[in-house]
Amino acid sequence: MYYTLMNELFGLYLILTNPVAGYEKAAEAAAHEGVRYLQLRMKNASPQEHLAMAIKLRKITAGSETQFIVNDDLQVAIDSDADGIHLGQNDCTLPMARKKWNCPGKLYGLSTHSMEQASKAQELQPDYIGIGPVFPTPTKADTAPAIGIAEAGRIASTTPLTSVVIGGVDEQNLPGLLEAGAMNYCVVRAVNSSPDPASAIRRLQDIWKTHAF
Ligand code: 3NM
Repeated sequence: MYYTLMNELFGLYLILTNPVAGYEKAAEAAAHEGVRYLQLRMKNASPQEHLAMAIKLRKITAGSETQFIVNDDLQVAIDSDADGIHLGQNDCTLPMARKKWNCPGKLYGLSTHSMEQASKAQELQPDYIGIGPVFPTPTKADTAPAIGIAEAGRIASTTPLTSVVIGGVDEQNLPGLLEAGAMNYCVVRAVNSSPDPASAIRRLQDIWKTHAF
């Protein structure tokens, strides 16, 4: 039996991919600002580079409120003692990952790209789902078609699972997304492109606090 906190509200879920400030500075900013989830996503790195960075971010987030998540690579998540793993629809399945990690308390996230996938995800009891892409995004290669603000909000307000909307989210479109029903949100470029990630995080979270609910 897995225990899942339903519908957690925390605002920002930050993915780190090539942050201009550097991975460590960006991770320190996230932990300092109390970002709930920090994911390492290094699609083009070797497994060795990926693991070395995961171990650094694990140390930076240890003892903070920030849950450290590794994207896709279960072995890197295990070897760095991350707090969890994020899986896509085509990655290793959640039941397989849970069986292999066999460590209570770890967190499992799942990407979904439609209402149907979000509904099906309930059977797997992930700790959260991603809903997207809301907008077309250059950040993820071969991503699913954009679902738009209204559909992202509809899925987020329908699913009983904790959710983050993702894909092209920024300071300009976040208010509209929240008004459409989004709960939490996930960004890559909106923070990774800033030389001052702490300020970018604060601006986004100020918008979330003003417009959510
Ligand atoms: N997953 P940005 S969209 C990593 O739809 C990722 O599941 C997506 O990057 C999904 O904030 C995406 O720069 C990229 O648009 C999001």
